[in-house]
Amino acid sequence: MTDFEAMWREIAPVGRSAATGGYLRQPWTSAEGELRAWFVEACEGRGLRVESDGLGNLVGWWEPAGSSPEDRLLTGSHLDSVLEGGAYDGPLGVVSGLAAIDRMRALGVVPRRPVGVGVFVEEEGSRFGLACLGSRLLTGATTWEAARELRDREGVFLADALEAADLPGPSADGPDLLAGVTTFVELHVEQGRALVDLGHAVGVASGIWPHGRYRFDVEGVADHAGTTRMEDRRDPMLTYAMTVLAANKAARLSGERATFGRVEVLPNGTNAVPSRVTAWLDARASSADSLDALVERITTQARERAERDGTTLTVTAESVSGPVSFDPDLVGRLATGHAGGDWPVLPTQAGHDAGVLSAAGIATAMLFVRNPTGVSHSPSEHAEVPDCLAGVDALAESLTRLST
Ligand code: HGY
Ligand code: MN
Ligand code: MN
Repeated sequence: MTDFEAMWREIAPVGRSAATGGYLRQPWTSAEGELRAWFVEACEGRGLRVESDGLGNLVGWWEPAGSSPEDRLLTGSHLDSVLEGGAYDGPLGVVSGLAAIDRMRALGVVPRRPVGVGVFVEEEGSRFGLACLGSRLLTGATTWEAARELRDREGVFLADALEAADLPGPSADGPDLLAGVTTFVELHVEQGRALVDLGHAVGVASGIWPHGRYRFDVEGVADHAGTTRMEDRRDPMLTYAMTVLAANKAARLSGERATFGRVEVLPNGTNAVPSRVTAWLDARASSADSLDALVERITTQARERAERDGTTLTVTAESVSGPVSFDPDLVGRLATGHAGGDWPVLPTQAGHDAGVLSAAGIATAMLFVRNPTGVSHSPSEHAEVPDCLAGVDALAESLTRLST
């Protein structure tokens, strides 16, 4: 069994629901904390020096004698999952980073640069709503003052979640995990079918579509489901339902993406017209302008419907990520010069910490590993072992190219 497979087996049961096979590895909960502890142990077992920022971000550093701390090379990804997520989104990049170091050492590679494997916390934003929260805090894209006000679905503040997870929070004199990092390469399971259709096990990302998450609060008037005449109602469920249909149509007509995957109804009773419906739109588009146009179109139609229903609508942007074009030189260096031919270069509609580090000015690229069904954010997300091992080899080759 390879190092990769042994590590994969160790983490597979952590946070996995017996009922659905889905993963519940929300940040700063026991399952994700167990994975972080596993990662620290896996680093220490390899003699990597572990740095933590007190938030849950971690890096294990391989620092060969004479390697320059001013020119650090970082790989890694995230360990947290969406609700009922798959096994590969995130952890594949972390485990492959450790396995790539094993592979480089087995081949006798001695990097001239420190090589780190990183873990960024709350990449999915599945608990506090802001995507890539850990890497945004690391790069300063989000301040701690702003982030500490975030609350999860139970109303828990971020600072209290950290305390419950025995994490000290950001410390002024703590290590800057990204100090001296000049290159970042993230390996990730492909969240789509391009590599399947192209017949390649590994690909390289060209960039990330801009995307955002918007909260739609619709206020209506609670009333009796039976005695209230239909024409007398101010039913927020109607405004919500029409907005979902409008979003779907707007995305289809413009070739973009729009999803309402989360909704909360108050009081959520069977025999009452609701007082309020809150729903979250995930919108993604091929450019910043088309994202704005898509969200604008959906919001306008929602407001028109609210007018008709006598409800009031408030739309709040909770998380917005701009377009990302990865460093073309780096993409070219990773994608070309392979005996089996160039690796395909693909765009993605999925957000990643790599997008945040790229926006912070770090030369960044991503490697994708083939996903036979393309399905992600689902228990059926999958990658075959031979493709995962091809990903480890590709990452080891890439890190070697970039550090020797
Ligand atoms: O939602 C995304 O795009 C990513 O999986 N965090
Ligand atoms: Mn994801
Ligand atoms: Mn991911």
